[in-house]
Amino acid sequence: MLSETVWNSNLKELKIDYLYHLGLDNTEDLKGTFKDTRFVCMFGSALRAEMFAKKAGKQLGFTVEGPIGKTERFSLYKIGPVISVSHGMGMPSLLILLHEITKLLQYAEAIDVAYIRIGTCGGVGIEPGTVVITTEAVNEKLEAVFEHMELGKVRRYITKLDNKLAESILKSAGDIKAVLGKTMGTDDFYEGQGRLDGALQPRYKAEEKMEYLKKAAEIGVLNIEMEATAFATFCSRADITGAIVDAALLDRLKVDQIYVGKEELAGFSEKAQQVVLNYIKSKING
Ligand code: R2B
Ligand code: URA
Repeated sequence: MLSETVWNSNLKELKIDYLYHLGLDNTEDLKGTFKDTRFVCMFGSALRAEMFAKKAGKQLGFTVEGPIGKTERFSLYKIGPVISVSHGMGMPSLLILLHEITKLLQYAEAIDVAYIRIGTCGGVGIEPGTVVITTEAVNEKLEAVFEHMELGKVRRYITKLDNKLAESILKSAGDIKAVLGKTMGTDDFYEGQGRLDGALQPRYKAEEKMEYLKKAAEIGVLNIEMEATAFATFCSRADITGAIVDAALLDRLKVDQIYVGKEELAGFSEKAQQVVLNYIKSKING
């Protein structure tokens, strides 16, 4: 998985490495369970990770193992060469999952694994239901940078993603409406995404919000969510092939509230999942 240059040398000092949030550790037979992993599909919600696991089991013809480990924080399933796992909302939660799942796969001696986040987002100038596959992750300042606080200092990392993988996933979309575009990752759903419907009186006006969203659209941002920059940076630092495939729930140039019904929402999310399943099928069978 990871080359010696990026694998954390401090871990050698540990007798046992407890992957606390997964409820697993490296004394278990991780190799037996996870060595053949080729795809890690990640979802914000535990329910979606479970639904995807079942769907992948049916469509790919493998049995679903899991949930494996504990389920207080994340829910993890294994379906043949695929892991389906939840990561919670936002970058802090996602980063915990990324560190622990990567250590797990390194201990398991998995070889060539792609990470794919399958999520939901607010579209920018696109129709609800459209699937956006990310070409570049940008932060709230519209820079292709992830700013991370370490030892009280802000570190800036590049947010490179594998565009070859994004293009291959796009080719697997079939009849599902899918597009390539930039994704803005934010640290908040409400004011961090320029919404006017949070609990508190925002310190910006409706015109300023529109100006901001239009500026984002002008540089090619097609969607906004809460994980893209941290995800892209982690994959880039680890030299792991990564992709983000998000279903748009609304068009932020028109509305702030998500008023789609439960069924329609599930349908949107399923489209993103199906695009990725088509891609995985083509890789497994090809
Ligand atoms: C999309 O949806 C969640 C917020 O509703 C968040 O995890 C994201 O990125
Ligand atoms: N997820 C987000 O982060 N923003 C949206 O507008 C919709 C889903």
